Amino acid sequence: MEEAKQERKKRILSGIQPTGVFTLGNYIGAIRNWKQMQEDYDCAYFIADLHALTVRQDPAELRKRTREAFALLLACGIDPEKSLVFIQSHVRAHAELNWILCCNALFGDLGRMTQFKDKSAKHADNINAGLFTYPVLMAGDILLYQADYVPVGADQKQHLEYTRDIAERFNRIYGEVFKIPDAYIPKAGARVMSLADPTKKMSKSDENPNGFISILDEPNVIMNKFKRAVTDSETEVVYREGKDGVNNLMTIYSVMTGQSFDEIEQEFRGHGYGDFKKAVGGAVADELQPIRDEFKRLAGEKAYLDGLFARGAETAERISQRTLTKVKKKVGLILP
Ligand code: AQP
Repeated sequence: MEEAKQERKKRILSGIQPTGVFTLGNYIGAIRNWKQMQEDYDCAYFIADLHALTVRQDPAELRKRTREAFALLLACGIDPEKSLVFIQSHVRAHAELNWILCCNALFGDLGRMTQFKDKSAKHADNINAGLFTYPVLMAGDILLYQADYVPVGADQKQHLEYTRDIAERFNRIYGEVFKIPDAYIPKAGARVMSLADPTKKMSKSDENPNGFISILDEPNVIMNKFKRAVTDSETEVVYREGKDGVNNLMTIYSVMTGQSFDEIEQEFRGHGYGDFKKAVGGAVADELQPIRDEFKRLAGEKAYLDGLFARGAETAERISQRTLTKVKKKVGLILP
C-alpha cells in the first residue's frame, strides 16, 4: 500500500496561448479541468507565447497578455505549489527541440493539418512557416516533459495524433527517447460555441465581442451577452440536433450547475428562452466572480508574479534539458 502511494504520479501537460483574455470556452474546455487534475497528477501548464507568434501580434500587447494570462491561470485556481507553471519562451529547450523535430517532420503530414488550413484561410496575408510547423512546436512541448497525458479538446486531437506519430518515428530511427503521450479526455470537456454563431467555436480572438464571454467580463456584460445569444425560433429548452444555440447554452449551464440535460429540460419546462438565458448568465457570472476578484488582487503583485516566472522557468528548464540532452546525443550533436 505504502509503495503504491509513493508511485510517481502520471504527468499531464497542457498550454494556452496568450492571445487574449481567456474565454468561457477556454475555461470550460481546459482550465477548469486543469484545476481538478492538480490533485491527482503531476501537472505542468504553460503560457504558449511562442505559439502566439504564428499570428501577427502587437509586441507590447503580447507582453501584457502573457503576464495577464499567467495571472489568470492562478486566479482560476492553478496552484504553483502543486503544478509547474511557466512561460514557454523562458525555456530554451522548446525552440531547440523544435528545430531538431522540424528536420524530421514531413511536409505532406503538416499540410494535412486542419488548423493550418483554417488559420491560413483566416490570415491569408501572413501564411508563415511557423503557422505551418505549429504542430511540431506543440509536439516538442509535450515530448520534452515526457508527458503521460495531454488533455485535448476535439480541435486539438489531430495535433496530439501528430505528436504521437513524430515521437514514434523519432524513437524508431534514433532509439527510445520519447514517451508516447495519450489523450486525456476530461469528464466535462465540453466544446463551447460562439454565442453569436453557435456553429463556430467560442474564440478569444473573435472580432465580435458578443460571440464570447471573457472570464473577466462584469456580471451585467455577461447577462447582456447571454440575453442576446443566438438561439432559434422555437421556445422549448431541449437538447436536440439542429438546436445549436440552445444546445450550447444547455452545455454551459450543465457544466456550471452539474445538472444533466434531462434535469435542465425539466427545470425549464414551460418557461421561454428568456428565463433560461437569465439563469445561464447568472450561473456563469457567479462562477466567474471569484476569478475576477483574485485576478484584480494579483494585478498588484508584480514581484510575486516575477518570482513565479523565474521559479517556473528554472524547474521547466531542468526537466526539459534532460530530454533535450538525450535527443542531441541521439542525433549526433556534440554536447558543449
Ligand atoms: N470554445 C472552446 N470550447 C472548449 N475548449 C476550448 N479551448 C479553446 N476554445 C475552446 C481549449 O482551450 C485550450 C487553450 O486553447 P489555446 O488558447 O491554446 O488556443 P485555441 O484553441 O485556439 O483557443 P482560442 O480561444 O480559440 O484562441 P485563438 O482565438 O487565439 O485561436 C485548448 O485546450 C483548447 O482546446
